[in-house]
Amino acid sequence: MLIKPPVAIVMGSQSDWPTMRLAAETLEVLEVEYEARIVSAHRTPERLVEFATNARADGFKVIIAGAGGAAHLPGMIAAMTPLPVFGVPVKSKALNGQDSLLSIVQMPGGIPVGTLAIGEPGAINAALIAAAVLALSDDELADRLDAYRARQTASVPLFPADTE
Ligand code: RP5
Repeated sequence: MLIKPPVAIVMGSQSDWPTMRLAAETLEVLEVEYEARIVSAHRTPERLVEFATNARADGFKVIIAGAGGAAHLPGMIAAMTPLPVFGVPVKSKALNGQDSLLSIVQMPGGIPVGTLAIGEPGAINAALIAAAVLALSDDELADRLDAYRARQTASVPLFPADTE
């Protein structure tokens, strides 16, 4: 059996990809391998069960799951795997992602989903927290995470500039 990369990025729809690709791009910067796929809790429930029940045996270590609206995907995945699941509430058209956020964050005690911010910041931070989990047993990745933060710190100017 082909061993999967450490991170799975799953999303409920193609329409989530413009947000979730920020997670993918952040993992690429950190040189963390991932697999991205569309798994809908509502439209492809059998694909969801197949993915979530096999995720650990397939070799994934961490799952990033993004969804919008009635966003059941991260919670349903978490119900079917012991792997850490980080949920990204995708910004919905109707309610600006507040529906997504509340759907994902309000898990009952016992089945956790680590919930990030709505939209692109959440996607970026999901990648960073996934990398931080992997870095617990990967010193070279821990060094790359330190370097990422150092670059970010160095990029912040001391004085504000007029931009107009
Ligand atoms: C959810 O419904 C997806 O995660 C997406 O955010 C939302 C809308 O999906 P589309 O109608 O754009 O495919 O399942």
